[in-house]
Amino acid sequence: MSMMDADFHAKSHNQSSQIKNNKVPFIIGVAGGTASGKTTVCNVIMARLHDRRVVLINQDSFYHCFSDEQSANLQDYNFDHPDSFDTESLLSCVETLRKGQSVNIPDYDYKMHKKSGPGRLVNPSDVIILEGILVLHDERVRDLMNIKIFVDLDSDVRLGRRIKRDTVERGRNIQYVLDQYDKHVKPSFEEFILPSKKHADIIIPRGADNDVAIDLIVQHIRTKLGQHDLCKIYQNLFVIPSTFQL
Ligand code: UZR
Ligand code: MG
Repeated sequence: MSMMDADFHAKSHNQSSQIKNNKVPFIIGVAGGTASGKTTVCNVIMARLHDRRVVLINQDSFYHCFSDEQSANLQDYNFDHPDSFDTESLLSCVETLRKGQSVNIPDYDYKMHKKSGPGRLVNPSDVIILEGILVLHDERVRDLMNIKIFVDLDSDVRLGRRIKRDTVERGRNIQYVLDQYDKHVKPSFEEFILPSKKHADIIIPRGADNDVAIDLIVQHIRTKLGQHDLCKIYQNLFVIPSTFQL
């Protein structure tokens, strides 16, 4: 191998390992009111993409946590306010993944209002889906996203689903659910969540029932991923041996 060949070979090797290490993930934000079907939409998108390089991160994992004593007195706490999330920690987790490092994402227990268990180790991935009521609220989080989606569903239908979920899955009584809805969930939806819809690139009417919209989004992500990969390849692989330079 000539010196020039060796130099080119070494450069190509460095460049290709750079591709491996420099994978900037494609980030999709999915917001919407409570019980609008965000989680279901994300699960369907994940299933259709059917790719282990896609991970789902839930904003709920970044709720501020409470001691057992505090969580007994949370009747008046507003879980739908942007300040109830540790957004700094969410940003730092996503930044870590963008740098190509694994990160531990906490599990959240809605009954105890705190993190539970050891969490989940998330490896750097090609696609990160970030889901939660307020993921489109903070500009710094929005700026990380390649696609911003808002899942829209009639408020009455959402309330019905919320009552069902909170009483059946979270062991709450119906009066408590309705009071919380009146006091915090609805006002915060109107003040913070609904206005964040204007930042969305795509709005999905009728939530998770909208197969056509979900299909189009999956196709769009596939196309974007192709272009995304192509851009990375050009950025990283366009090495011109000096003898060919004009
Ligand atoms: P989704 N939430 C709880 O009910 N308990 C908690 O400990 C933390 C959050 C609720 C929160 C919000 N509101 O409306 C909802 N309250 O979870 C968001 N009150 O979750 O988007 O899946 O509905
Ligand atoms: Mg959900």
